[in-house]
Amino acid sequence: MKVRYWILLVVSAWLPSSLLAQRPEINYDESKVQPYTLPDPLALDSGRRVTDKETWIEKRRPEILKLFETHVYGKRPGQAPHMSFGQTSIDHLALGGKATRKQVSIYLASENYGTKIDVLVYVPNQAKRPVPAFLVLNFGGNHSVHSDPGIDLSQSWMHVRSGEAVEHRATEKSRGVMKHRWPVEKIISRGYAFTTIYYGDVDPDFDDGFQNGVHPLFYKDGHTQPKPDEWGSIAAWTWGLSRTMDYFEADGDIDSTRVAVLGHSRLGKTALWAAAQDERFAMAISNNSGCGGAALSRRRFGETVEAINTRFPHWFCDNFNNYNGREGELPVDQHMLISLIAPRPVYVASAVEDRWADPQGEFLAAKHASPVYALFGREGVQVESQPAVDEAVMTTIGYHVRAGKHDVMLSDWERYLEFADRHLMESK
Ligand code: GTR
Repeated sequence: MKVRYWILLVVSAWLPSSLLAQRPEINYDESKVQPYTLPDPLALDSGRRVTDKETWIEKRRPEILKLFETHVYGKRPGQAPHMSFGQTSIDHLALGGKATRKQVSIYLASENYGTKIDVLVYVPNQAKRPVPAFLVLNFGGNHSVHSDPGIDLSQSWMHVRSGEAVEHRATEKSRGVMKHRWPVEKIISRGYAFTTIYYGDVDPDFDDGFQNGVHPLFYKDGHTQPKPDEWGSIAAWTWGLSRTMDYFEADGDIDSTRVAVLGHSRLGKTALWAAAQDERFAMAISNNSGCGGAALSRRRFGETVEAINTRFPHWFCDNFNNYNGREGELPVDQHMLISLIAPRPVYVASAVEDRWADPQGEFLAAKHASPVYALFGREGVQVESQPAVDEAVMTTIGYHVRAGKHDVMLSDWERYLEFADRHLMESK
């Protein structure tokens, strides 16, 4: 089975999404979306309706959480057996004196040994501490987010983005390569800390049968890989985010009650599932997260459950394969993932040219999560159809579809900062 996966992975990872998209089963035509019925977030398993927030919190929310754990992402464990934090550097005059840069390692096995997550933290020097923060998962190592020469080069081995595992240590050349995505100075100037971890520190992004990363820390009773309802890589990345939150709770510069978790694409899927499980996150931002993230699976527009499970067999739990080509049988859909974040603010962002991620499906999931927000007296998406390109709607749920491609752009950040100002700043 593993060999077959590898062949599939190597061949399909090599195919660009545009080529995959030409396969007949991938639909990009809105008029060909087949009618579907979404499961109702407010209908309890017993059939009874949820009409108050108490029943949501005590009964329905746990039911939905369990369904996502069992059928989609897999159950994740609690804390690491031996966790400790170690600050490896501090510079009070980083970014031309505007910020304090701290680098901290979260040791998961024992200090200076084994798996660790390196956290990069910039705290604004001008703001009153503790400050609210953005926690961002990055694709290229912490040193890829900014050209600041003080950031340690990642010590993890970098994977090749297409999914093929090649041992490759970070070099000076990769410093700042993703900096267009992360306007750190702007975020700092608005009074937020910018913090980030590299997802490969938690679990390298390729299918190795879960032999590296954090999974092996938890194998018991002769198990050598997760069971069909246990964590895949997305769930592992969310676990890393929660461990980072554990660290923030111990860091006096950061207000751990005001942390927005943000991710792009596969890491946008991760940000939503992280906030759904861990209510300490005060806000979630999903940038172009698509299938298995904000987009409704039942629309089968762009990437489908089968397409994602075939190309990335390690992202979800094994049970998710049962729904390949059978989205209508899923006991959940992605509007219910967003509803798990209620009443906390959540922002879903799409890009017009990112049809693989189904922008319309992302909008509809945000819209159909709104009845759960209403239970808390919070406004969700009030408009009936997707707002015009580059226009945002913002209540407790934010949404925009911007012009352009699959990426995180400055114009996305302008919206995120405005949204965070409303929800994380104004009351303080
Ligand atoms: C694509 C994948 C998407 C999205 C994206 C990314 O190839 O099909 O679901 O996650 O990768 O993470 O960049």
